[in-house]
Amino acid sequence: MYNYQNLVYENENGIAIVAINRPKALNALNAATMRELNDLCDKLAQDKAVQVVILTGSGDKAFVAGADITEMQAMSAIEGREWGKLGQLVFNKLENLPQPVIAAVNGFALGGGCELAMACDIRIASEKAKFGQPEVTLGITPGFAGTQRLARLVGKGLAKEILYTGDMIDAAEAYRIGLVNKVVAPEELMAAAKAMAQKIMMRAPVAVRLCKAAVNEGLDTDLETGTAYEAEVFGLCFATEDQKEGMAAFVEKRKANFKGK
Ligand code: DAK
Repeated sequence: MYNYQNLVYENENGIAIVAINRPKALNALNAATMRELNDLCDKLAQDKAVQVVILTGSGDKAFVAGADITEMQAMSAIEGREWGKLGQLVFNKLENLPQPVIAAVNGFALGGGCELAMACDIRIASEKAKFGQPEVTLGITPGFAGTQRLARLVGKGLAKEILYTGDMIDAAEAYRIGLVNKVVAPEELMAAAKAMAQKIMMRAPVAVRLCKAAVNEGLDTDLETGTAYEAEVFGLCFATEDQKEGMAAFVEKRKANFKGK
């Protein structure tokens, strides 16, 4: 159990449920929240009791409505650069956590909020969710890798349209363009995220983590280097008890009982 001012944390049978908790400011990310997220990522990376992470926003209106504009308003260029570096560090840690991370997007995911959702492995959206990168309406560019992750997720043309216009898109459109994996009714959001987490937890844990590492490593490099990395992690699986159990269970026509070893 971890205690924070701006995050609500609970571990529900191996699923860490983390809510950004500043509902009065639509969960906008201020520096204090970012530092707490940084600390939490360091702890989760070492936490053997957590198999999957679900990230969401408190309240029924917002996932995260962006970086905190009131805090950014008076920043100098140097402070802006430090803020950008902190956010990028935290989002990179989140993206590279050993555990799979599911964003349960319950409402507005704008600016830094959309970027936060994109740093997660999988996004499940409520029908009420809205996405966008409105930075250009504020005279800035995205600073937490929105220009990079959005283009990788939805392609160059659509990313540029979203970035240049600052328009919001609804959950159905986000699904259509591949920004979210699934859209569900608001009241079903957490159940859908937990169901996906539970399904992932039934699979061989080491293999799941190696899949994550292979996708993340591979997408940042060329196909040849990526497939070489895949061959390495594939080979590593044969050093696990779970590979023996998984294949024995198939041959014996029974359900596999994985131990994460
Ligand atoms: N920051 C601070 N407060 C926010 C906020 C935000 N991003 N979003 C909402 N709030 C606050 C509102 O000020 C209001 O506070 P009170 O007036 O009640 O004190 C409260 O949350 C409720 O919001 P509204 O009254 O506005 O609620 P509505 O339903 O009318 O509108 C809205 C909801 C989401 C459409 C609206 O709040 C809105 O447009 N919010 C701002 C969305 C936005 O522009 N987000 C992007 C922020 S920019 C970088 C680093 C980082 C970034 C960029 C560069 N570098 C270092 C290079 C990141 C930038 C961003 O994320």
